[in-house]
Amino acid sequence: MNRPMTKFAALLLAMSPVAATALAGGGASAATPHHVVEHMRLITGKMDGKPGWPKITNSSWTVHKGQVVTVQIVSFDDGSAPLMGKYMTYANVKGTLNHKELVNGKAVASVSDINVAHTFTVAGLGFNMPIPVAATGGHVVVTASFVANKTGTFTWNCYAPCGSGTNGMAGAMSTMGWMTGKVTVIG
Ligand SMILES: [Cu+2]
Repeated sequence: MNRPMTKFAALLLAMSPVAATALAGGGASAATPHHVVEHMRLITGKMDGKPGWPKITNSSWTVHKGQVVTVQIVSFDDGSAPLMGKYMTYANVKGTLNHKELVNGKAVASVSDINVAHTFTVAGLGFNMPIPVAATGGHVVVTASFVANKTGTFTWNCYAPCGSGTNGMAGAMSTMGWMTGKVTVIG
């Protein structure tokens, strides 16, 4: 009778330290949901009425330290913005629970550079989701989960040159609420 439960607990431990904490009755207070989903939409400049200015909404949100946060971005952008130079590392998924993200339900560890449209990168939390180009006239759904292990306000950026200016890093890229925003982690 005990054996299956023990196995189950061991499996939880192996899978997720957070789940193990919850099982042991520790972690966040009862009022704090253990798991939250942040839904974001990524639209093109054409769609938001400001050509050349792609935008992510909601661009800023708040979560709790220790919470499992699933970030889901639905992107309608069918144009690529291949990463350049020191930013090429952002083709790789980083800081997610299983070191992967789901692209239309398929688990991947990276997106081929030529196929990158944007990134959702919270450098201060070591978290990076590359966003591949959407099918023309369609969309792509990118999902990844992480646990913030420190409190603070962290700026996220897109590191694909999707903005304006000579290197694509101006305009939307450097304007809060477009291709940059804030992730706040409270205790
Ligand atoms: Cu971008």
